[in-house]
Amino acid sequence: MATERTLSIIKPDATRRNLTGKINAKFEEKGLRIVAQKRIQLSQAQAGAFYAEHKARPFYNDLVAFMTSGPVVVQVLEGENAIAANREIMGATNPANAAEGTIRKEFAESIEANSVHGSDGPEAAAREVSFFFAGTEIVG
Ligand code: RTP
Ligand code: MG
Repeated sequence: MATERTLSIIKPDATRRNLTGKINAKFEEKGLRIVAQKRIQLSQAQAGAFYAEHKARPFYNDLVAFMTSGPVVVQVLEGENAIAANREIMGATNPANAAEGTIRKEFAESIEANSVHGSDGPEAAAREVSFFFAGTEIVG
C-alpha cells in the first residue's frame, strides 16, 4: 500500500447548504488527512480548463455553469491509496446509484449537483493538485 495524494472539491451545492464540515468528517473518519484546503470562487475560464477532458460531453456547459455558481472548497487529501479510497467515500456519480454511507448518497442533489469531486487516477491527481496548489501550500 502506498501513501497517495488526491484532489478533492466540495462543490457549490454543498457549500451553499453549509455541509463542508460534515463532508470533511467523512474523509477524516475513513483515515484521509486534509493536507491543504482553500475556499475559492472558480472563474468560467478556470472551471472550463479544469474540466477540459469533458469538453465534448453534452453536460459540459451546464457543468461549468454549476461549478461557478457559488464557492467551492478545493483540498488535497492524503492517505493509503487515497485516490481510490476517496472515490469510495464519495460514491457513484449519480446519487441514485451511490452506496449507503457515501457522501453522494447522503448529500448529493442530482447527477450534476453531486457535492464532491475526486481525482480518478494518479495522473489526474497530480495534474489536479498542481492546478490549484503550490507545493508550499501542502503540508502533510
Ligand atoms: P468528478 O469528476 O466530479 O469526481 O465526478 P465523476 O468522475 O464521478 O464524474 P465525471 O463523469 O467525471 O463527470 C464530472 C462531473 O460532471 C457532472 N455530470 N453531469 N448531467 C450529467 O449527465 C452529468 N454527468 C456528469 C457531475 O457533476 C460529475 O461529477
Ligand atoms: Mg471525473
